[in-house]
Amino acid sequence: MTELKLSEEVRNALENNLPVVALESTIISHGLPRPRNLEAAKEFEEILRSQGVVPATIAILDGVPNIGLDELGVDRIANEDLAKASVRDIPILAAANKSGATTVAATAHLASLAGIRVFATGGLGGVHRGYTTSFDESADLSTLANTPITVIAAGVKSVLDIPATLERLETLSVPVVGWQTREFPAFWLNKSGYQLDWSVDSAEAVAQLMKAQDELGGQQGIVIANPIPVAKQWDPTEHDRILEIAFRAAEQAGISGKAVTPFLLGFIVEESKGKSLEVNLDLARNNVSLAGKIAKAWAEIN
Ligand code: PSU
Ligand code: MN
Repeated sequence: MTELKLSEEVRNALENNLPVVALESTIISHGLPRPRNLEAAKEFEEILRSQGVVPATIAILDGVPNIGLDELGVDRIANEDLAKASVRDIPILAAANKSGATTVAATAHLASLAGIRVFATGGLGGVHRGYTTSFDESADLSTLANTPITVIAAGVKSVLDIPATLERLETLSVPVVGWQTREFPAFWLNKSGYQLDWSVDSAEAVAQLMKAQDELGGQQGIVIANPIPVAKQWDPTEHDRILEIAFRAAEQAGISGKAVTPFLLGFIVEESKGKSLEVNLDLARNNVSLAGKIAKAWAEIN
């Protein structure tokens, strides 16, 4: 029988209502270059531990969905050439005893199955530019429509179609709430130019929102949009310039489907000489740290 494998630490935390935060593995395997990806994976876990929160990094290893990785597991997601696994890949990998790094969608699905309610990532997947012809919309969105987990993200990567993504989240009835702002962030940038209807000011307010969602029968996830501080964002002019070059490169290389996000992220890191990477790490740290506070507030009211 296919079962989840919870780490000792995660099992203990869930049994005793201690705060737990899920972390995805695609950002490590496909979103960040080696060797910084391994450092980042360890650092994200450390940020949570220092807050007294248990990290649950999620990946499928040899067919087994792991909820919480040991040191070897973390090393594997950083250094093995793993498949990028979305929700539909989970049973395929499980049945074939194969390994995969889980996207936001797959991580949210598995975390929720395990009973975890808070999840930190960098940026959510979304509707890709040119979706009217490619139909390329991340399964991150449809998964959040039926997975009760709170995801802390710096919006969606600005390589996506941000207004279309926000429209889809509205259609899918996924609450999108700004963290201390009504401005939806644009991943590397503090602002996207698109406004949200709602914001929250405290971790306690997020916990109350989660509780209300539960009590009212909502099965959707909640997106907490957490902008990188202005002082740490990427220079907007440089951002716009390099994105243009990246789109052209992807088109010329004929990149499509699930390869698009990893290609663009990798290209942008190279072209920006690592600047986009530093910002990416900062915004992810910022999300992990906020997720820790929210997980604690959630444990507090339960
Ligand atoms: N955000 C990042 N780095 C990433 C991703 C998002 O900062 O690597 C990954 C996530 O795992 C997300 C996935 O779920 O990209 C979306 O891919 P796609 O567009 O193919 O669904
Ligand atoms: Mn896609």
